[in-house]
Order: sequence, then C-alpha cells, then structure tokens
Amino acid sequence: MEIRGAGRIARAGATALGDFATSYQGSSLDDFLKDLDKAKETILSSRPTAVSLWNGVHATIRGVNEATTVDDARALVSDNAVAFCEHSKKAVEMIARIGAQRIEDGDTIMTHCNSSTALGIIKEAHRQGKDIKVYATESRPWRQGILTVNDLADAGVDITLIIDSAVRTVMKKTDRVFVGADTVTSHGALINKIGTSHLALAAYEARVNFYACAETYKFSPMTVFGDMVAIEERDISEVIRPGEVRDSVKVFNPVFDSTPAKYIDAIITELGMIHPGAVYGVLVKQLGDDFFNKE
Ligand code: RUB
Repeated sequence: MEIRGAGRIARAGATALGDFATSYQGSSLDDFLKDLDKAKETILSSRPTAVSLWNGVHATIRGVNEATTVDDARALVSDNAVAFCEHSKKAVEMIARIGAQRIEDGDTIMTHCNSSTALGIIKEAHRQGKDIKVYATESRPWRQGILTVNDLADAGVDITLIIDSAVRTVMKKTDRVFVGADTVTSHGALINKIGTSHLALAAYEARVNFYACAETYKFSPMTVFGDMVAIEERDISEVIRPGEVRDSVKVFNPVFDSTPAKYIDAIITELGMIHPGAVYGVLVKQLGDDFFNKE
C-alpha cells in the first residue's frame, strides 16, 4: 500500500525489474534468466488484482529469452522498463485530453478512491477553464479520497468530500462519473476499488454517464481465455480496531469489486473512447494473430 493506483503500481513493477537487471552482477545468462524469473514472481505476487502490473512486468521482460549474452539481456530488460514507463505516462496524458472533452462547462462530477487517470481528466478540464464541481468519496477503509480531495484542491478545483454511503444521495446532483481501473476484462467489466459498482448502479438509476478511465495495459489478456480476476482481500485490521467487536464476529474486507459492462457508458483509453464491448477486439489486436494461431 505504499504505492497505490494501478498505473503507478505497474510502473513501479517495471522499474524494479529494470533496476534488478541494471544492477545484476553475475556473468551467466542462464542464472540471470532464473533470477529474473524469481524477481518477476515476487513482484507479481505483491498485488494480485491489478493486471496493469502483470502487463507492465511482461512488457519489461519481452524478448529476453532471445538474448544471447547476459549483457544484452540486462540492457533489453532495462530499456523495456524505461519504454513501458514512458508509454504509461503518455497514455495517462492522452486520456486526460480525450476525457476532458467529455466535460462541459458547469458540470458536476463524481469520482471514487484515488485514480491518477480519472484525476488527470478532471484537472485537464479545469485547466481548460471549465467551471466544474467535484464530489469525491472517502473510500473506506484506506480513505484514499483524502489524497484525491487534496490533489484537486491544490489544483484549484471546487471539491467536496463525501462519505461512501452518500453516493446515491449526491448522484442526483451529478452530471458524470469518472473512475479509474485496476483491470478491465475482455467482456468489458471494470475491476476497481470496492464501491465502484455502487457508483455505477446509482449512476445508472439516475441516468448519469459513467466512464471508466483506463490505459489499455489495464485490459486483461487472461480473461480472453476465461480466467476470472482474483479480488484481493486484505487484513481485518484495516476495518476494525483490536477488541472492538466480539470474538465471534467475522470481518470480510474485499478490496476491489466488479462493475458489469452494461453499467459503463464508455471506457476512456489512450486510443480514444471505446464501448466496453470493444475491449475484446483491442485485446485480440494487442495479443496478435500469431497468438491465436499457435498449434
Ligand atoms: C486505487 C484504485 C484506483 C485504480 C486506478 O486502489 O482503485 O482507482 O488503481 O488508479 P489502491 P490509476 O489505492 O488500493 O491501489 O488511475 O492511478 O492507475
């Protein structure tokens, strides 16, 4: 939880592998590849839900098995890491410009948790001089909403903090919802911070546009083949203080939830705004025809 947000997590994972390669001292290519694999598994196990981490790590090791010397392999991993991080930052900037076009002067916006991608859009609209008001949820139990409101306040945005259970009440005053993504499945479902699906349902009921803001490296290749997304569960100490509830009380602390595609009006990506139904096509293109034609 020191590094938060699926984009930052992916860049941190790629950078860690790049640093590992740069500082590697051994001279055997075989040993390097084995150690790289161990490092990769350690990084991947740190956050199971955000596929951005998986995609960032795999983009970083791409082609390493074809290297013929340890120096070539190290240089490739290190260059790939830098390239992934640059691509990631550019995608977030592009999404800010594309998403800001959806915001109209006078709009009231709601956001959830702390998504740098969604906040990029809001700050860009504000920078363009649009008169906007934003409501941000507290996002219990980690209260990432505090980061969000301070970030937007520093940018000069009119920002109001609400508790998570005020979402449906405030949705009546809202024109659009922008949230981030940890993972987007091949059938267009959005996996994001717990409570995101409540915003989506309330928006659907109130006929408010609901946008998921996601770089395409948050699209999950595994879901094309039917894999489910693992939802991270965290310690109960995040929810209750010691001795606060009877010993027989169980506490369930899932960290993310899934919003079905039918509640999402559009996904704002660096490629443009797409319908959730288009995710499969983007993934197939990214994976390449060869992938599906393997014997
Ligand atoms: C953060 C969260 C964010 C997404 C997208 O959860 O759910 O909405 O990760 O973030 P946590 P970004 O604090 O548990 O990591 O748009 O910055 O990639």
